Amino acid sequence: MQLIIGNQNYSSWSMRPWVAMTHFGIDFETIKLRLFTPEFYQQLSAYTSANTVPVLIDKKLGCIADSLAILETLAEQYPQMWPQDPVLRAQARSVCARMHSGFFAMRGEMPMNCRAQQRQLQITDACAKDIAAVQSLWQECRELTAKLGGGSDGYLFGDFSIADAFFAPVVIRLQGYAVSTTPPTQQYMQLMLATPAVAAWVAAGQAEEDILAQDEVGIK
Ligand SMILES: N[C@@H](CCC(=O)N[C@@H](CS)C(=O)NCC(=O)O)C(=O)O
Repeated sequence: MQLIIGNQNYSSWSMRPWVAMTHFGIDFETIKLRLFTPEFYQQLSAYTSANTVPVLIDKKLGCIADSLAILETLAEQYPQMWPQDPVLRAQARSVCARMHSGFFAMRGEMPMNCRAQQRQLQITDACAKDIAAVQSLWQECRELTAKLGGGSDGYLFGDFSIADAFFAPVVIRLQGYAVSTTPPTQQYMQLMLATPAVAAWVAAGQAEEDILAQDEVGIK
């Protein structure tokens, strides 16, 4: 199995399946393409008609584009990637879909940049609203997990799941742009940043040298 990804410093969508697959010990090879270069589109077109990464290449299933489709597909084979409890699993799917199709202001104004550390950034009200909403959402997930007696590892639904992989780039953003956050959020961020698969992704991103000017925001 191969996973095609973009620059690890910047590609938030690539981060999600890579982190989840690494965390769950799935055997795969990483193919990294340099985002937005002519070679990116040329090389990608050899595999898929999708113009975006991530893409999963599976001998049996073919090429699967889109982070959510990739993780849903893998979870059929590795059901431990979702919470075991059906209520928590439904909620985990719901928050992933909300991340996938929402939080546009935060995503647009605060590009993921693993090299950015505590940068000062002017944000709009819409972005501040997204930041507040994501923190409430995380809190809701953890309260529901506690109520239903889910795992106690401190992740959104107890044990690490696809939902945490989906929000990993948000953790990088909150840290990178010195956003003031609530104590439970800070606790969750620390846990996530110390999670080996997340730390490995961040280290690989920080070691890259490519600069994407459009994703470099904030004052260092
Ligand atoms: N919804 C897609 C989004 C994928 C996406 O936008 N990927 C970016 C990199 S993070 C990309 O490949 N951009 C290239 C382009 O838009 O030309 C997913 O979840 O995989």
